[in-house]
Amino acid sequence: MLTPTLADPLLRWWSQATATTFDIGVRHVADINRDDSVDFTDLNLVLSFFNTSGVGLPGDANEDGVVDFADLNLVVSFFNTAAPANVPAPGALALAALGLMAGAGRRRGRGT
Ligand SMILES: [Ca+2]
Ligand SMILES: [Ca+2]
Repeated sequence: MLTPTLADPLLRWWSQATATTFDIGVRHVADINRDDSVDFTDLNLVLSFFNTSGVGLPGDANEDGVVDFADLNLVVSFFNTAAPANVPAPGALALAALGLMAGAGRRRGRGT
């Protein structure tokens, strides 16, 4: 998936698709389960997948394909902190812009 680069190195894109939905968002690098806090759940994910490699591993906080001390260090460094990373996704911004443009077009159309 082609995604824009995030300015904050502590933020990561995430996406999740189901049969009927596609969600995309931004998470704090240490908030592995995306619940806006860094806690035992995130630590448990790192420890459960520690010393494994692959794509999309739940404990791979920094998304380098390996669950190792770098991931553990991230979670421990931000442990017990709120980690909100709720910024509008580009898709949401694009939809809002399209809505504004459509509304402006309708108003112009009425005047002519
Ligand atoms: Ca979390
Ligand atoms: Ca990693």
